[in-house]
Amino acid sequence: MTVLLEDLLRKTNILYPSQLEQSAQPPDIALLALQNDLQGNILKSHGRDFSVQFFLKFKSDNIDIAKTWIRDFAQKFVTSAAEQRKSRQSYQKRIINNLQSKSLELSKTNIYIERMRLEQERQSEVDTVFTNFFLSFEGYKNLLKWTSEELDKCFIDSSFKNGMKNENGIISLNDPPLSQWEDAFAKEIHALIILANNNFAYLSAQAKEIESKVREFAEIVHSEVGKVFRNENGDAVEHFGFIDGISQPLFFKDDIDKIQNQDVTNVWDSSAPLKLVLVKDPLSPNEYGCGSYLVYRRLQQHVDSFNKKIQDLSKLLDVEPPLAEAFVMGRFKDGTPVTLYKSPQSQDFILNNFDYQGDIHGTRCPFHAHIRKTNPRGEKVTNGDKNQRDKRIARRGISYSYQKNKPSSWSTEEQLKYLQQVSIDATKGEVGLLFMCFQASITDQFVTLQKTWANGIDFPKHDTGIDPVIGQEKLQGTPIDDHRQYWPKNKDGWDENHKGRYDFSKCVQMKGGEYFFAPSISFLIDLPNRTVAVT
Ligand code: N7H
Repeated sequence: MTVLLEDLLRKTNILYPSQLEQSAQPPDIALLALQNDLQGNILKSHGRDFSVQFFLKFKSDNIDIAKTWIRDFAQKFVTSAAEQRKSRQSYQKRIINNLQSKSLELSKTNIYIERMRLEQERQSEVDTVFTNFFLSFEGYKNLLKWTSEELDKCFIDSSFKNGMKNENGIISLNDPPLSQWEDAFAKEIHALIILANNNFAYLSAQAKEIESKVREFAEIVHSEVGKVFRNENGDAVEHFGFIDGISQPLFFKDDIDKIQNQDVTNVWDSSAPLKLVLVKDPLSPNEYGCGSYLVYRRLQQHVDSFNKKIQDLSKLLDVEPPLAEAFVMGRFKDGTPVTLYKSPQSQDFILNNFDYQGDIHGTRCPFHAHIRKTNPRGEKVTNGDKNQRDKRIARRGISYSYQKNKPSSWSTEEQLKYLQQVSIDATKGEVGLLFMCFQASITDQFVTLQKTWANGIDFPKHDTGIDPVIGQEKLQGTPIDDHRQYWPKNKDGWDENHKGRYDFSKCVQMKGGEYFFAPSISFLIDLPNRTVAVT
């Protein structure tokens, strides 16, 4: 029986059970076809600790070489969702086998300890480099030599088609003007290659090889590297010191089952249908060829300024700094949601199993807190947006850290060397987040989150103020009171009648980026055959 792609996209990936579950269910053929052709990192983070990003501009007289190289690269290197899943499953199986061979119980703690031991080993292991290849709208135009009008019919997303440098786009997101972006991002960008691995030396060698080949048909406009900083428990920690990556839309049944606890009420449903992030790749020759839109933004974090504002805020509100931090983020640094703090279930809650129904006045978690702004979890909002769940994004960002006065021609190898030894609390250079997220529509998802929700002073309630982490106010003309947030003001923190106003903003600065599409692997392989526009 033929399964329609539309039906498939409505589902979570329920027919591809994990080997951990030892289920006898056969894999669904259509779903396998989709996952073999879909690039990895979209449905689930690649999970590697180091990454290299190459931003390319194709040389107009070497387009045929580019197409052939991309075909070969896609065949040999680009990691499919199916490959990613298989390697993750064999990794999980290895953990279980190791524990069983030592006659150890498969308890959560033992699994965690074994995972950490394997992570140490993996640092010296050379597994294949995880690889992605993405195209901007300008990239499609230059590669296919089609006109905007011809391509316009293929892609629906207007933000993607306009690109991040579009003046109206910049104004509508309150982004800094192009003149304040990192020079490289202000240039034309056609493609993005991401390489990721746990072994930085191997990654560095592979990156060097790919770089030299790419230069035959493209200018490398820019390269930057990322690193997952981890705390002693192995959690990913970002530069302000918070555990990140806790709340994500989940597409695989085994991931959903893992977090759903039979003993408690499941308040927040993290599951998501594939259509939240996938769309049919309009140019794929494969019936099940799918892709996803990617937002890439380099966001500098001003850690000193963040810490100074936390000190000021905690004095103003007469609360300890950790509580002030939680009012900003919506979570304490260890991930505890501030809305559950001091509540009866606080002794035993699941980090992401909550909503704001018990906090409708914002007295525990302020309405402006970063995670409440960017995922209101179904609460009533003033602008009547009913489809909040459809706006969710799959976040795939990674931290970065640059030394002070970095040389203008800082090679990828040198960047990786620096990253390898630098620690999370390095405050000497520029640090931040290489923010990335996948979605089915940039306009409906990322742009709504950034423009309407984070920057919206009346979201989710009237007079909320902007998101203190990522909110961007209009460059000119907004009176300060419009974007300043209300903060719970009481010794214990929680009293809706005592509120202070304070401007918590500008600790994150957008340095540039671009919108991309993650094409199906079949499209990349078919590229040399594409010479004329489809009608
Ligand atoms: Fe945010 N941070 O590390 O401080 N983010 N974020 N983000 N963010 C979240 O719940 C951070 C940014 C979302 O489902 C956590 O996983 C920083 C942008 C969404 O409850 C932390 C930057 C956008 C969520 C951070 C940054 C978002 C979320 C808590 C920029 C979208 C999930 C950990 C430098 C436009 C909300 C967690 C939910 C969570 C941080 C950027 C969106 C700690 C530093 C640009 C949807």
